[in-house]
Amino acid sequence: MVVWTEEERNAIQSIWSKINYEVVGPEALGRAMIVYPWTQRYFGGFGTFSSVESILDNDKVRAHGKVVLHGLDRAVQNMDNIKETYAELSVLHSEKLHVDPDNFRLLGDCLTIVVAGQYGRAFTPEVQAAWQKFLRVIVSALQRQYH
Ligand code: HNI
Repeated sequence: MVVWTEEERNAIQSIWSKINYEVVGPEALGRAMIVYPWTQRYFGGFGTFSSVESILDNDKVRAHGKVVLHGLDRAVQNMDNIKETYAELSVLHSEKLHVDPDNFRLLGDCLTIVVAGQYGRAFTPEVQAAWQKFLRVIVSALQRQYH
């Protein structure tokens, strides 16, 4: 089981309490689709992505960014049980959506960039370390049902 210090828990809760789902979710997913264009293939049903604007302004991408971010609520609320919390989502991404598992890490990195930008100077090295650990545990849980 992952062990969290009180400081780490506080850092995660503090970041999460300030998250603006409307901004952070769409921006993180949009950035991932721009920086790693091959991820666009999973969202073929969302429309045509012919430019940066066509990704960032796509209503379905924006809505899905929020869905993903709300998906992370589960980790914040179940910090001591992240592995089991994501078992079902891991199966879904693996067996139904066929998402390459390395993409979780790539999206996590884009999310970190957006969160750091929003959090400003409060994104200290200590907060960053706790946040990275948190994302690593989530990514590993989402990758778990792949075989
Ligand atoms: Ni992901 C659907 C959560 C990363 C591609 N994804 C979901 C749903 C949740 C979710 C929640 C909705 C499930 C349902 O309908 O039951 N996804 C997460 C989380 C992460 C993540 C928490 C990691 C932080 N997903 C990714 C990545 C990709 C991805 C990295 C591809 C690059 N996800 C999808 C696709 C769907 C999806 C595709 C289905 C979308 C749709 O509506 O058709």
